Amino acid sequence: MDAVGSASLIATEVRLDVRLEELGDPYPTLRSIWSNVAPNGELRVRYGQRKGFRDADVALLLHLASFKPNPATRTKFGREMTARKLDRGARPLSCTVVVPCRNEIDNVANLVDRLPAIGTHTELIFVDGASTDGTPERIDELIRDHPERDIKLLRQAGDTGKAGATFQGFSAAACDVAMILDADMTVRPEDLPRFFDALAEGVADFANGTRMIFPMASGAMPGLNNTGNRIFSRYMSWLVGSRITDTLCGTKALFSKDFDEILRVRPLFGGHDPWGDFDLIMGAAYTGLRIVDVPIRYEAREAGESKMRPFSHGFALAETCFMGARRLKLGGRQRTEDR
Ligand SMILES: Nc1nc2c(ncn2[C@@H]2O[C@H](COP(=O)(O)OP(=O)(O)OP(=O)(O)O)[C@@H](O)[C@H]2O)c(=O)[nH]1
Ligand SMILES: [Mg+2]
Repeated sequence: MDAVGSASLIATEVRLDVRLEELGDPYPTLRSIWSNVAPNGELRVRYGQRKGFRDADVALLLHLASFKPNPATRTKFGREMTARKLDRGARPLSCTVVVPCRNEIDNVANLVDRLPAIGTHTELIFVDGASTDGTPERIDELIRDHPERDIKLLRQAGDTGKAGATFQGFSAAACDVAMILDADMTVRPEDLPRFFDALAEGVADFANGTRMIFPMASGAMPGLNNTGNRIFSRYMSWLVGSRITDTLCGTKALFSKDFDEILRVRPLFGGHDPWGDFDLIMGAAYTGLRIVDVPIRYEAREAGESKMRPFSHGFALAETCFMGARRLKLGGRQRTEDR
């Protein structure tokens, strides 16, 4: 067995010689180590420090890096997991990034600078929610300054809140894959390709960002939001029947072709979710999409103010959960009738 040190080494059995937790975000390492493993070869990883990764987290990371994980084993030093290398056949798809924004003047230029090219073509759609700080004017300047980029600005129509902007942006998306990026960039634009890859490589039909697996930047998520989010995540996992560790991460990705159906079933969940996260997750589950978590590092907001109101938004989300239980847990008869 070879311990990886040199990028050119290719072996049938590769052992990663550092504990996964020491990497902070092991995603890039696991993705690149894939090239060091021979076809059908095996990767062995170690983890399991105090407050470290769970077996399910490691299995998820290996899965996203195109490995088929085996059950974990206990060793003298912690936990170990082996995984078989799978083919990684990415389809050539294009990508729309939808940015709901309200009063984010100090963030939009930075966002345009940092957003990487994703897939065969990247469309960037800002959906402005009646900003009063000059955000749309700033976006117009950016469009003029970057004629080589496909950047569009929509004004939010009717439906207020981030949910309305997200659904409007998804309705206008011209590319194969559509995803959300919050203008506060608490999810790093540089991490969006991992959502795209999960879809393009056939790992997921719906990629759900999770901030709860890797260590978080200090101050990124207040305690109340953190606790509420953990409760909602447990509940939502039960509701949709697959493991979801975060329901309120700003970034979620889906195939544009699936969006119309999610839009069609949205009223079944009450339409009370001001952020759109629950409508998207429950709509995806209802339409039978495979929902897979995509772990990212969560950053603190650098400019502008949060629009989140934990209490009032928490109540609206609880209401949506109640509607979700009726629709997703009442059994097949109800679902057939709804269709
Ligand atoms: N178009 C539009 N965008 C909105 C609206 N409300 C919030 N947004 C945007 O939605 C994104 C998320 O809002 P945030 O204020 O960061 O709220 P959050 O991410 O849920 O909460 P934090 O954890 O505090 O960051 C940001 O890009 C906001 O500008 C709205 O009514 N209309
Ligand atoms: Mg935010």
